[in-house]
Amino acid sequence: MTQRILVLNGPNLNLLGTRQPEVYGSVTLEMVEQSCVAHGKTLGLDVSCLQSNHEGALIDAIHAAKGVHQGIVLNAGAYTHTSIALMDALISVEIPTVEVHLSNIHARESFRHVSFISKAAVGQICGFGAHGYILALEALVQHLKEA
Ligand code: CA2
Repeated sequence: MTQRILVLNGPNLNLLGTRQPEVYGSVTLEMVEQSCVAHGKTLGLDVSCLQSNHEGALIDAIHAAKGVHQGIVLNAGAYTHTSIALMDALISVEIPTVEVHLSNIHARESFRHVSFISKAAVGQICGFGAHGYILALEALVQHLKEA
């Protein structure tokens, strides 16, 4: 059966490819999403993508994924480091989630070393730029096989 995966991106990630390429790369969010859909197909996945700059909208998307999506790939942007509400939403829906960051958050400022998302995630991939999303899809497939 085809598994449905939600690729969810948080605040400011709509700016990808337009600023700070030395930190976040030069690939746009549209390119990231297209490559997730295309690579997802090769893995037998039906990938949907959503980006929001609003915490509540991200929470609504996580709630709506219950019963629809079998897995989530989440880059919560700066909400990673602040949002107990996003963590609670992920815990409540019990959907396997892989956390992604373009940059290596552990090699940056200390406030980026903390992730509330990690507490609710299967695992975290960071530091590999846009390729991290592809790695996350592959990790989810493997995780769902083992579940
Ligand atoms: O490395 C990541 O993927 C982050 O989640 C990106 C967040 C940052 O707050 C996290 O600590 C790590 C920031 C996203 C901002 O994205 C931009 C992209 C291009 C230009 C400006 C901002």
